[in-house]
Amino acid sequence: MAVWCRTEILGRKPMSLTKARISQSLSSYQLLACPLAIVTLLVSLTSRPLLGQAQDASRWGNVSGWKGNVLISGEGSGTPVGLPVVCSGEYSNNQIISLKPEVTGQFPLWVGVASPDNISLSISSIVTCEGKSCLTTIAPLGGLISNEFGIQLDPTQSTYLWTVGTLTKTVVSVCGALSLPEFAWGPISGPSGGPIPFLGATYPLPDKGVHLKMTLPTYMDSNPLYPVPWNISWDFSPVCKVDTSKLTPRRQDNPAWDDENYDHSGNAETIGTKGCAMTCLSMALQFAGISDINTPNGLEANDPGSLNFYMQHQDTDYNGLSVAWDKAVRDVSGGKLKFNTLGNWKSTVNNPGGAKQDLDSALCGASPHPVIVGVTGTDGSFPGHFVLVTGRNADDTYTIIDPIGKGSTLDDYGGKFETRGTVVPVVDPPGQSIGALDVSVDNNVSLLLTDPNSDQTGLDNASDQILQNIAGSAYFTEALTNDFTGAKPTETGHSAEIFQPRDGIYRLVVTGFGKGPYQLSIRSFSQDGSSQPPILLQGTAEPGSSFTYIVKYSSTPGSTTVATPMPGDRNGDGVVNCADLAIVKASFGKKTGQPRFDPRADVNGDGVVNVLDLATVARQLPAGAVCH
Ligand SMILES: [Ca+2]
Ligand SMILES: [Ca+2]
Repeated sequence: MAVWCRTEILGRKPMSLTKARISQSLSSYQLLACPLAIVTLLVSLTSRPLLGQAQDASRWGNVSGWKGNVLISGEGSGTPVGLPVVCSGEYSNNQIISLKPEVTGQFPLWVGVASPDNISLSISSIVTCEGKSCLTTIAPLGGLISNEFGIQLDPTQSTYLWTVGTLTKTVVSVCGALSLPEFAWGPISGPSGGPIPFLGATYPLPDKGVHLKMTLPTYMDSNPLYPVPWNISWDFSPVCKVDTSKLTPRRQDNPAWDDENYDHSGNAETIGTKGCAMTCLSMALQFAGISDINTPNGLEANDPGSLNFYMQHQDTDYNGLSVAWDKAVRDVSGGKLKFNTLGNWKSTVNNPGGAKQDLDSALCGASPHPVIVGVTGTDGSFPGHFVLVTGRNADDTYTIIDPIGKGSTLDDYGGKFETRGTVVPVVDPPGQSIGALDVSVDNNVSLLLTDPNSDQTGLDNASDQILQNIAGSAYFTEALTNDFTGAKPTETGHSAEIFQPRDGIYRLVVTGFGKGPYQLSIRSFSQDGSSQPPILLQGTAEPGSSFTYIVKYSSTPGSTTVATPMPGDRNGDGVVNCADLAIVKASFGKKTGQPRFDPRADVNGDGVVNVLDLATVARQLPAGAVCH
């Protein structure tokens, strides 16, 4: 193992002084029956007790517009009636959502009116009602009846109140000259008897998602004349968006920086070909308040050019071709900001609800932040490309800023994405540890961490499953498509980020999936956020190879995290014993590609299992161990 040496960047294209800134109804109200069906509304409801579930009040701080549907239906002695009502529009919190009813269906005979006063109904065409023509045309129909369905959010109480609010008096006529009072949809009489002018109830805000969905218990109209059951349900969802005035849309293909060398390996990659994730990070940093970056050339305005230049000069901010999210954020912000993985990595492939909930939580909360997500690259790699999500629309689509300008919503990428996170202040939550343990490998190997409680985060090769059981941990796999040519990814990085890690001994096992060198990068941050000395180690992998490191982490400020290679551990269980020696013996003398060659037996990765490998394991056996 050798300490990885800093690679000097040999120059940088001068930044131009003027970098281009990429700014980047009753409409068809067919009352087909009579007598009329507009009634004093409402399902009489009593407030339900709050459910005993965890509530996330902070998630409801940034909701504004709402869109959704209300369905009110009844079953009478005649034809069932359904009143699907579509509601939409931009509204602010604590305002009423106005219904613009679009009603279709038939009102059965049993539906009546509360009192024959004030309101009449008009119908555009003569219809048959119980065998006789009973309605006559009175135009216009559109907007004859309006109503308001109110939802008032109280994020501090994690509740919402629904009401049917101010009713519009509308004059219509039915069957000649029937008049109705002010009304709303629904049953004629409430449980207490008589028309109920306003009804409502308080419900807990859902602890997942942002849809306000509710199906109320069937209500039986208490009016003996109309003993019919009524049902009401609704489904509303809001608009949420970040403050875009704090965000300058950036393109990785901006000529001001698109051909600058991207990673620090000295190869031909540029910001234009691989800089999507880094460009998203530049925007997320800007949103979090990083307007300038302290590059080796001095202070420069934050943009993909300056951020890339900065990250090239940090040993650990790029993980090969991947962005080392938390490390880069903490470094470039001087420890003021961190990368928030929103709990852990989620993908719409296996957890669409959870992935969208993470977006909703970040976008609809009291302090909305843009979210970096991975999407499908042009070659089909997933995630081969990264975009920044800036808003949620009431139709469940998500607005994005795309560094290559291909898409404007996640639907432009098939709605398929996986989460990375947001850039937020480290003092969140205040008073708690802001420590972190961030481990990355740049290529050819995946990693699996086992914490002092034996919880695991990483790629479990036995099951091929991603584990994120360590509290506060996330695991990311990144392989970037060439955004210029569409060429497939050339490297696959893996990283584990643990927020508020436990003190103690961690076992780190890296498992080979490719043949070649890898670099292991470990950054640790103490409970006060101070950075401990970086650890950079190199190794050689081949498919199926295994290497164990013992990592000792302490959150005490001033501590130094230590990573100790344990080459004798061939089976990754964190101890060296006869089982490890047996693995080497079983492949002794075999070379790569030969039958019975076990990559785990090749300790030094030179392609042959020989006495050098055997001696390495034997030396680490416990004193006095006798293996047969
Ligand atoms: Ca072992
Ligand atoms: Ca060997």
